[in-house]
Amino acid sequence: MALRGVLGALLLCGRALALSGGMLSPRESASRELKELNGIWSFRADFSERRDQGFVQQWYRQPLRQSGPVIDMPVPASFNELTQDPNLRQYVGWVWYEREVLLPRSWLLNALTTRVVLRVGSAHYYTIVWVNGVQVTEHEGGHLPFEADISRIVQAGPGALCRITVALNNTLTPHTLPPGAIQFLADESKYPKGYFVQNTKFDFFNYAGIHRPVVLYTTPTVYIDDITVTTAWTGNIGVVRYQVLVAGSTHYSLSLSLREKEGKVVATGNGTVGELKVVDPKLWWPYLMHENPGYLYYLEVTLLAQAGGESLEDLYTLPVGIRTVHVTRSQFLINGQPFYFHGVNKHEDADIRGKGLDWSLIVKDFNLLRWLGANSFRTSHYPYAEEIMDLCDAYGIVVIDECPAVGMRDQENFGNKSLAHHLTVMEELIRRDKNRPSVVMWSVANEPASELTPAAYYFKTVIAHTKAIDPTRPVTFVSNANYAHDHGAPYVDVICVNSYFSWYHDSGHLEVIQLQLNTQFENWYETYQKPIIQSEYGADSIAGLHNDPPLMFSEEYHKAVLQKYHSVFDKKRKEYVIGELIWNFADFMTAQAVIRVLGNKKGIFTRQRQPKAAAFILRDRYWKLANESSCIHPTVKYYNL
Ligand code: GCB
Repeated sequence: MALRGVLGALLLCGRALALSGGMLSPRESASRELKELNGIWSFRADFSERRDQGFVQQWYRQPLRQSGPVIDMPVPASFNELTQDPNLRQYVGWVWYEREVLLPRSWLLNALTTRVVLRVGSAHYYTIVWVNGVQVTEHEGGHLPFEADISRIVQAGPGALCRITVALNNTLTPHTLPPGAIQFLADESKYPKGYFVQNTKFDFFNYAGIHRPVVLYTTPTVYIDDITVTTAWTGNIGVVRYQVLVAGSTHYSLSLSLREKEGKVVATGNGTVGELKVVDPKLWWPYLMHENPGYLYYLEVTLLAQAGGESLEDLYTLPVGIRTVHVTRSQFLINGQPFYFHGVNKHEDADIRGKGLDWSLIVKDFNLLRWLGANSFRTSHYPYAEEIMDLCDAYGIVVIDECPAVGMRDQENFGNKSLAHHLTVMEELIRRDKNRPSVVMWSVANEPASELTPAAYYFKTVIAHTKAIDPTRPVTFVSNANYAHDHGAPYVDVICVNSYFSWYHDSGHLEVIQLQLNTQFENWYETYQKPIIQSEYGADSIAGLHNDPPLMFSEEYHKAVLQKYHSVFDKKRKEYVIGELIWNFADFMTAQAVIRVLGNKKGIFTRQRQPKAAAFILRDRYWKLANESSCIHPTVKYYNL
C-alpha cells in the first residue's frame, strides 16, 4: 500500500508540471559546451518494506555512500541484469543513482551570461533529480528526455563539485504509459508478508534505469530555446518554414542560414518566423528510393542579445530534410511518389544492458537494416533514442514514431487521468521529434482495447490533439481489434493492423493464412477506404530448430508463415496495402510466461543479431520490392552491402 501511496502522490505532483519550452537535442557550438556524464554511477535499490527509506532518510542530502552501501552502476543501462541478484532483476520501487562531477570554472564564473542545464535522455519510469541536495526536476515517463536549469544551484555553490542524485521508480499504475498494476498477495499461507508483484499487459520486459545519456550543457542566459521547421517544395523551389523561440529576453536579433552538406549557404533569413527558399533543392528521400537518400541541409541559427551589459551570442545548428508526406485513399506519398513500407518493428533490447543505449548495437542494427533492404521501421512500442533517430534522418530510414501507450487493455486505462497523461506524452514526443524528416507518421498506441466504448472519445481526443500540435503528419494507432468494433479507427489516417494467423489462432494451420489475411484486408478497406499497413505479423522460431514439414517454432515454420503472408501482400499492394512490417527485427526479452522461452522469439535475427532462415526470405523480398519500385535508382546494388 505504501508503495502505491508514495508513487500516487508523486504522480499527482507530476500532473501539475506544465509542458513548456523546447527540447532541442544538446549540440556543441561556438556558444554551447557539453559534458557527458556516461560511465559508472553509485547505485542503491531501496529494499525497505515500504520502499521509502530513501525519502525518510533524505538520501539526496549527502553523498549516497554515507547513507549505506552502494554498488557501481553504468549509465546508460538498465539496472536489472547487471548483477547476479534475482531480487534486483525483478525489483519494483525506488532506486537511487548518484554521480559527482567537476564543472569547468568557466561555467561558474558569470551567472549573468552562462546557463548550465542538466539533461536526461530518458529514465524509466518516474524520476526525481537533485543537485547538491536541492530538487531540480521530476519527470513522469520513460523514453523521452527532460532537463533542468541548474545554474542557480551550481553557481551559488561552494565550488566546482556538483553532486547529482537521481531517484527513479519503475512502478506502473493503470494510468501510466504503459499501464501496469501492483498486485498485493495477502494469503500468508502462500506468500511472505507484504508480498506484491507488478503485472503488465505488454509483451516486453519492463527494464528500468537511466537508459540514455545524461549530459550537462551550457547556453548563454539569452538562448535559442526551440526551433520548428516544416518543409514543402513545388517545381524547382524548396521551402523551409521556421519558427524560433528565444528565452531569457525579448531584446534580441536572429539570423538564419541554410547550408548544404558541403557547406555552401543556399538561403538566408532573419527574425523569429520566416520562410527560406531553396532553388533546385536536394530532397530528403527514403533509403532505396534514391541514389542519395537522407539528404540533410543544416539550418544555422544565430542569436544576438544584450544581458547584464554584455553582448551575448547563441548558435544552434539543426539538420533539416526537405520532403513532403501525403496520404490518399490508397497510397502513402513521400515527395509525391508512392511509398511502400517494407520494414520491421524493433525493440530497444539487448543482453546485459537491457534498454540502455549502446552505440555498437545501434550501428550493427542499421547495417542489418540496410543489408535486409528495409526502408522503414516502427518504434514499437515507445519512442527510441534520439541517437537512433539521428541515424534514421541521415540514412533515409522512414519511421512511424510510436508513443509508449501499449498494454491498454482495461477500462481503467481509458479514464481522464490516463488521457491527460497521454496528451502530455504526445506533446513531449512531438516536441522532441517534430523536425525529423524520417518521421512520417505518429502512432498514438499499440493494440489498445479499442473495442471498449470509452476508446471512441479517448482516441478521438488523442488523435485530434496530435494533429493540432503537428498538422503536417498523418496519425495512426495500431489495432488488433475486430474491424467492426474498433472505436478508434474512424479517426486515423492510415489503418495499421496486426495479425498472427496460424500462430495465436489456428495454431499450426498454415493453410488458413491466405484466406484469413485476404478477409482481414477486405473488411478493413470496405469499412474505411483508408490505406492499410500490416503493422505486425510473424511467428516464433528457435534459431537452429528444424522440422520439415514445418512445425511451430522451427525455422521452416517461421519461413512458411512469412511466405504465405507475402503472397497476399503481393496482390493487395496493387490496391490499398501500403506496407508490411515484420514482427520482429530481433528476439527480445519479455516477462516470464509459459508461452515465452527466455523471451519472444519472433525475431528474424536472434537477440545477438545472427540471421535466422526468415531473414534471408525477407532480404530477397525487400530487395525485389525495392528494385520493382519505379523510383529506385539503378546504382543501388543488392550485393554491394
Ligand atoms: C503483438 C504485440 C507485440 C507482441 C507480439 C507477439 O501483437 O503488439 O508487442 O510482442 O504481438 O509476439 O505476441
